[in-house]
Amino acid sequence: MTSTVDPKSIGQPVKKPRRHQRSATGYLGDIDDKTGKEKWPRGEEEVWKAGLRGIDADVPSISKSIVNHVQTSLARQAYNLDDFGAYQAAAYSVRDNLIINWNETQMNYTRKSPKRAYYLSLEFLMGRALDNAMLNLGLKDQYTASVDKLGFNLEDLIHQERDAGLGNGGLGRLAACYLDSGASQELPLWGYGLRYKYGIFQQLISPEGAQLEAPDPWLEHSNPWELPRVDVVYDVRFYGHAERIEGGKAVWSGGQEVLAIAYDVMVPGYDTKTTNNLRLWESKPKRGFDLNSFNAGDYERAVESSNSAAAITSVLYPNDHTSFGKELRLKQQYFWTAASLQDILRRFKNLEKPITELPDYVAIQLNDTHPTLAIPELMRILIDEEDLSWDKAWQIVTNVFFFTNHTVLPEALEKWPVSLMENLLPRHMQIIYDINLGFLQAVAKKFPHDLDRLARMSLIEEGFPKNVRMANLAVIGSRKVNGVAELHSELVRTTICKDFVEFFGVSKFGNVTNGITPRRWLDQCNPLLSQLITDTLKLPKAAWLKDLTKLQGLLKFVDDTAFQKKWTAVKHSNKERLALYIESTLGYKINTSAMFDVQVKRLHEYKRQTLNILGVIHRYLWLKGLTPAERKKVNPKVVLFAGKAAPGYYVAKLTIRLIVNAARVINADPETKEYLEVLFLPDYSVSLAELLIPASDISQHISTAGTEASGTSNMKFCLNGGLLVGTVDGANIEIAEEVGEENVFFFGHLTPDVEGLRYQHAYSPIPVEQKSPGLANVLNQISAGRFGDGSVYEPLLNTVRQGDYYLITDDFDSYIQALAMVDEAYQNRTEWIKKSINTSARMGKFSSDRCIIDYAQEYWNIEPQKVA
Ligand code: 26W
Repeated sequence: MTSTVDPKSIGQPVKKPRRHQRSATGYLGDIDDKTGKEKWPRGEEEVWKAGLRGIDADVPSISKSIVNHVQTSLARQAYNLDDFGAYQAAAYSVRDNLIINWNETQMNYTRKSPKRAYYLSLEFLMGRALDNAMLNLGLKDQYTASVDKLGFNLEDLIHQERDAGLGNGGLGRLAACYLDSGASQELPLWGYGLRYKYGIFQQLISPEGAQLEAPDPWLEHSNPWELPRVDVVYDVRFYGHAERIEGGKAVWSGGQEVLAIAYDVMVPGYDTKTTNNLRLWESKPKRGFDLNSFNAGDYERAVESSNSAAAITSVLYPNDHTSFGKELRLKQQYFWTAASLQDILRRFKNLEKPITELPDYVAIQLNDTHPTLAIPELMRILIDEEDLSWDKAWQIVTNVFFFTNHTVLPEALEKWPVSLMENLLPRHMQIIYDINLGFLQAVAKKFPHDLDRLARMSLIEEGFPKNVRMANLAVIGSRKVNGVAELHSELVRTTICKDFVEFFGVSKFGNVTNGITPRRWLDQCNPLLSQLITDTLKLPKAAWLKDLTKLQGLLKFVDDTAFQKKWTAVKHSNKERLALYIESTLGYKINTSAMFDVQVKRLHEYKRQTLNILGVIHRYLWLKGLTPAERKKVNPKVVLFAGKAAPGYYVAKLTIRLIVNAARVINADPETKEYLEVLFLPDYSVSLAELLIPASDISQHISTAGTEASGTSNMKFCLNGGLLVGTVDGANIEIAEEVGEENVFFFGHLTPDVEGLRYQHAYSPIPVEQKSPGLANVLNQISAGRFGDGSVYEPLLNTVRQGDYYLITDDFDSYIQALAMVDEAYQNRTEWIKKSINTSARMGKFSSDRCIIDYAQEYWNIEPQKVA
């Protein structure tokens, strides 16, 4: 039900929305019920039409538009305009273009009523918007010139923008890439998420080298990229009582009601008018003040009620892969799914179709289990509000939802205590029990006398406390389930979903290997390479950016020395760009003729940044043991790390501390400095990734086999001509298949070995000294205080010495060998460049356009809708 913030409207009859249709002139008009023809909705048509205009995209018009925004939107003038003001004015000017395209796109959808898809994600890691919008609109050159004429430099303005950091890592950035591809492929795809007041925390490094977290007040200076929709408001209820009544229905009442308010973020497609929508919800108290408390003089309590509603969307949870059970997080999940479903159903109802046709018009993608409450919520709406029978409702639900799993790590599979759920969402808990009953009966029928199976498949995990297993609910309630790389999808089928495959059949469980948008991850972040590719392929830029397999055309030039030279020059210039950034932020000058070796991603034991830093220390100790003459033959290397650790993840934070302190010692050593430098770049973000990735020669993707579902930065590095050192895991495997195994550096044990090795660690451990003397020496040097007080690192080192769950001792020697092969390959620079060109040229498969087309055709059944 739509409600409105205007208290005057309470109790007023709700007007039925008028039916609209788009006229031949492109404007939205009413249909005259008698003639069936369009009639102008209000006022004088000519006056309206004179005011409605397209936007002129020539340089003088753009300059004019920017100046106009300085004057009016910002109320500022040329004489006191700084870079930030100029950025804002440019942003408003670009936004005008987006709004017009957005309006046309949405009108087109309304007119054609196609089936639509909705991507529900608790995270959208969008990064900056200005550069992306200009490139997608094809207006960057014009804006560069216009801004120049106004006495500013466009690149400086672009850097004024704060990242929209509404995500943790891979899952959130994938959602952002998918929105870009959805719009670029002209698909009717909207995103739904939360408008966190504070995004992912800002990471600071203390003098001791420890991670500190500061809030990210990204909305501090208004955000030009969002449109508040004060008229799109829904009620969301929490707590209260659910009373069952006749016909399987229930009445849920009482408790707390909060408002969800929509903010729209425009998502421009590349080289198309299609501009889709990302709708983010903000929570607000239903009544600004609880007047009863206020009248009774309890001012504090009155304010408290408004505070608690606002708290729901105040901050992004900074955990990835761990920790749930927090009531506020569950509140976020329900708030967001309830508001999104109301919005989706309101739009569907405008079509005036029977509710049973919902799956013909709506597909909803669940990005991991975070939005799984949408399943019982849609059941509740269909049964309690739409009067459908249980079976009809279930039929609809299981045809609307699709579920993507993004990790098989057991500690990352969401579970919520039944007691928490019962209290916060009493009606949903009833529905979950009812789903479970029917489901387990069906399982028992297919597999009689198999109680263990029933216990494993149940939505409820018995124990203290009892938990609801969200992944089981998502699997049961969805039309299809998919993993995010071939190996991962196979692991989903054979481990966490084994029983479900046996029950539903294997065809319900698919794979869509992740992808990345080449617009942001090549054209935008690496303009020099983009230009070189365009010049070389002799194709319009849009041709290869929209069909990335066209990069294969570069293969013809692999042996062309002139082309190799240009390719090398681009890489070098990207290294210089990064070095400049490092010097200006950290005051440290790196050697740009060295090989750049990069590992950037969330800090997690399974991603094994520890393996990397232990390898770096091993290299340092080795260099120290060489004579100066021997050292001269060594390939100079700069090792770069970046990434955030969850604030409560002690071991991951210790890894950061070890990296920072090892770097201090190594970088200060005059004997080795020329050959090895190490840096931890604080506050990793989308924007920092855009600087780092194009500068890398080699990047590390070294997770314990079977733990990294896909990885997506591996694709970004390779697309930009960086080579990959990695384990046989996630999408690394498919990258090697595409670019050729001779072009990647694989090492380490394989997925099937992992279980046995872990068993060995637990029951008959072999001491590190015996397994890898080199590693033992590294650990001892750290303990002995070579990189600062060794006792600080003991808990981290003990994860390796004892238990070694992530198999660092097992993979260390083969890792060092792989790095030696990297060095050897780099010595022959021509061969290296060839590998680099080969790699980039064969990355076509990993465009997120391929993924989104796959989802559109094989999952959602939606079609492109061209805007005329
Ligand atoms: C409840 C805590 C929590 C929060 C986030 C558990 C799990 C998650 C995410 C599902 C973790 C995640 O981001 N997974 C990553 O998803 C990427 C996109 O598919 C993959 O490329 C990464 O391999 C995977 O780790």
